Amino acid sequence: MAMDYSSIEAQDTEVAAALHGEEEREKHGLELIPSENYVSRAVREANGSVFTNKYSEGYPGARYYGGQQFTDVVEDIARERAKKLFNCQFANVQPLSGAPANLAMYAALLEPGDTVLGMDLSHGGHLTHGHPVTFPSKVFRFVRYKMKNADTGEIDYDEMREVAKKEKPKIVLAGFSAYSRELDYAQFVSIAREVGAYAVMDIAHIAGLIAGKAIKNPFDFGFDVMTTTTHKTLRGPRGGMVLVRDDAEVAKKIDKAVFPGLQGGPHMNVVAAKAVAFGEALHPSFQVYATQVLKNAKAMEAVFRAHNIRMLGGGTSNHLILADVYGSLGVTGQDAERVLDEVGITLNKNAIADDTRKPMDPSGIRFGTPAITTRKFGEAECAHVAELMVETLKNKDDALLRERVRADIKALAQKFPIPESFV
Ligand code: DSN
Repeated sequence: MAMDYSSIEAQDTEVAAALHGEEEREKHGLELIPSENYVSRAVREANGSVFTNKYSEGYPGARYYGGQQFTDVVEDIARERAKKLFNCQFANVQPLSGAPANLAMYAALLEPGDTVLGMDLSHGGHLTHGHPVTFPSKVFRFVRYKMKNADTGEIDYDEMREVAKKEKPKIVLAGFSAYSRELDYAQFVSIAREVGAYAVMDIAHIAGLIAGKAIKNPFDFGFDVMTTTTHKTLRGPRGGMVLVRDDAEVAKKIDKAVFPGLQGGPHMNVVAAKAVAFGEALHPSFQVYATQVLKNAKAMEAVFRAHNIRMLGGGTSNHLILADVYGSLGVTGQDAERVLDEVGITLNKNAIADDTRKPMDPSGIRFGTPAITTRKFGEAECAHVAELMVETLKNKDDALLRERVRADIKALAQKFPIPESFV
């Protein structure tokens, strides 16, 4: 059931029309962008709640404004649930999103000029891990590690150790936004310890898979700090978070870096929505969800493999696949994104490792299963979608075929409506 937008309809037809348009788009199409998901109605209610009216600089029990009886309650709930989900002792739930969470982590752990060893963007890393176009790269020094072999996804840990010894980073940073394999967490921690650096992981993409115990938890291997968004596999509101395993001094630095270091008043409506989402993730059904996300990605992998389409990392061990559609089918990432959008499948073009094409029209596409798994797709439906994707890409100029696929996708979307509740 769609949300009630009657008040917006009554006073602002332009915005109401856009809201209805987005409702319809989400309802009739399939969302395969691996960093997107559908939240429950409960999360949306908290997100749109009266907490948006409140300023609450500071932290529970120590605020700079009055009237915090209820903001303290929701922030405490969010922090406690986050700690339980990720098996750690400290959580800061105020970061506005993933980039601010990473900036707070850098600000807390580094002095200007300090070095971070992070994954190269072109090999699956993230802009906020030190790409030259970002602000952190002007303040801190970023050095890189890469995959040894793009067809297996194996990281070159020997090279990483050598770079770490030479460059003396203060942070060894794991994490990615376009990488489909599990990292060797023990290697990261051992390299960080060897050079006296913090072992930090940006788990934004896989937070839900960790919380749902479908994959390993980096904290169990000794990582010191983890940053994340809350809106991807974790299926919460759009926002960020920083988690600290057990070091109270580090946690204090993180809190100070978030506020007053970088942010003002936290968005308490979002904090309340995080609390609700974390409650959902603690429910046993979330573990079933997280495990199914992986199974569904494997089902899509099998179809791409059967069609001999190259996948970076040789396939997937998580929720996403990065496919070299230009190398395998002669279709550029941009064309693939466009024709699939036309049939109702939303995904994104993406550079592949050592891509010879430009970022706005790269060789790859990135897609994943978090959102369609929320819609209760199983392996059979995911395999069917993958077949439709390949068929569309192989016949990208066939308008009649696209029409047929579009109808198939719409029927599938109708059969699997976006759920309102998960618990
Ligand atoms: N934009 C997110 C993603 O799609 O991976 C990362 O910031």
